[in-house]
Amino acid sequence: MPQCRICGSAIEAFMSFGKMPISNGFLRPDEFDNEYFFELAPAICGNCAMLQIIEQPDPAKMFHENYAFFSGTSKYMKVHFAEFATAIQKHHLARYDDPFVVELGSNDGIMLRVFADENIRHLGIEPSKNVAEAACARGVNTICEFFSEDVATQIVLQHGQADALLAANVMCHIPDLASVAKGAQALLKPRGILVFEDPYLGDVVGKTSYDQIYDEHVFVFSALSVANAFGRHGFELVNVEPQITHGGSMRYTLAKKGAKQPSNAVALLIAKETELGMDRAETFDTFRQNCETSRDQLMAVLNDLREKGAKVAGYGATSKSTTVMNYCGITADHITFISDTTPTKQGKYSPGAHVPVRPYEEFIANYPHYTVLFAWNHSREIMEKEKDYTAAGGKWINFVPKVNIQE
Ligand code: DWN
Repeated sequence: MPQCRICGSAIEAFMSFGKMPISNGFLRPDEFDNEYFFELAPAICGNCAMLQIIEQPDPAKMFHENYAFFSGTSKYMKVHFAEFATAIQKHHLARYDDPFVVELGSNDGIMLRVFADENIRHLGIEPSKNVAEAACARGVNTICEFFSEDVATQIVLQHGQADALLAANVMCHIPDLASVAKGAQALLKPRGILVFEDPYLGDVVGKTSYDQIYDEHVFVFSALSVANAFGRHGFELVNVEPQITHGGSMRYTLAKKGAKQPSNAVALLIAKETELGMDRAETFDTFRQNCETSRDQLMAVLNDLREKGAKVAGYGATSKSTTVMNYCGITADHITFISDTTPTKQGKYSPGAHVPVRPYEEFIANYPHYTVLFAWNHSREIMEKEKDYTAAGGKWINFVPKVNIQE
């Protein structure tokens, strides 16, 4: 029987999304035959409430010198990260002389550049070489490493302890959270804070946004599971702040036990999660049924449009779309291409389903009748940008929170 990655209790998958490829493993036709697959099966731990996937591919298969995702591709995310950095600076760092801030998984430096611009001591730790180089090129101090206790010790030796350790959409990717927590204990000053944000389990369950579950996301956090996982390593959850990013995220602030007074928001959220059953098997049985309904409804729409000969495209070759396409059985017969602005994805094919990924300019030049909004988490920005498509009669197919055709 598999064991919980946090507390070692026996866990069992509550569903399987089937065989899945690497979510960001965009590929060329000559690579189709050797594509890697694993079983994507999530479980909820009845003891510590952590939602996790049972099998996760080797990190080297997911994060490498050709990692396809650059944080800076969304205009709104740039603003969000600037606000995140400013909040940390104003509410925490401003009270210290010569503060030092470290970020885990700093990607292309989208957040740390704010500190760099203010001449605040900073260091990014980013395991994917191509994005780490992009950060260095824009003047953001970055080392290309996976964070661990050893790396934390080296940083302390070179730079001293940190006042804040930040992570955005990173912590839920790290299977060995114990190592991160121990590293954070070593790295942070006695009153230092660990602040991270990730897609929130309450939103995933509430909106049936099952596409947040894929190889890279080994965990989907709740306040309950974060308090338990970090509580085992001398941390206390002292604040929670909901975020609208990535379809509903939560920002968690942790401090060394006893160093700071937890806010009321923590107790309120934990009570709400307990009431909603975020730690109970029945909740996830209902979630499984909702996923199946969503899949069947989306396929009914796409099969119908295929029969009618409508031209259908996808918008945003997201990691999330890999789960949707492979779980639902979407093929190049349903969707002729996926439009994406990321140069490294363009000209390649989507993982598993092998739908061509084409430059955004092709979407503009030849509007499809219907477009599946895979990047639904950027809907506000995209709807603003694509007013002409809608005005020209183009229709959006949504699947979160419900499958529908936006007229
Ligand atoms: O945690 C993770 C999140 C933060 O980012 C990672 N594991 C990987 C990645 O997940 P994702 O690929 O699902 O993220 P996004 O931000 O939903 O990806 C958006 C994709 O859509 C990008 O490939 C860029 C593209 N895009 C586009 O073509 N036009 C995005 C926007 C906003 C657009 O207007």
